[in-house]
Amino acid sequence: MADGQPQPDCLFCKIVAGEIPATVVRETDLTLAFKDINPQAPVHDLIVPRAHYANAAELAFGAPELAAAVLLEAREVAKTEGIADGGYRVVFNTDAHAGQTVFHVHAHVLGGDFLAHFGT
Ligand code: DGP
Repeated sequence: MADGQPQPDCLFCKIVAGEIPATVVRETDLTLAFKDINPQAPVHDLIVPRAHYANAAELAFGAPELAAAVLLEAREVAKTEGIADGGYRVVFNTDAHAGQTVFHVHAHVLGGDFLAHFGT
């Protein structure tokens, strides 16, 4: 069962560790928020827990308080990006059929325009 330990081949564990660069938007003791490398909206950030959980289901089951911290951080990221008032989207792609490609849970925070025409 997942226990939050860093995984040696995980891209987002490496970003959390500072081994791969990212444009950081906000950080807390528990989470890191950074710009998505392939933005699908005018604002497109990712929020990851520093601890490694593969997807939203594993996070919610293994560390529910950390899942809440990620959700709370979505509001703070939206405020930092200036999109909290207009509205924004929070997405957790969960496993392969949803299009998850990086198996370290991450919340996509998208906004800055009307989003009906964006795909993520
Ligand atoms: P998902 O499909 O939900 O697993 O989203 C993974 C996202 O991660 C995707 O939108 C692109 C982003 N991404 C992939 N590699 C990197 C990277 O090296 N740096 C950053 N900042 N984002 C990345």
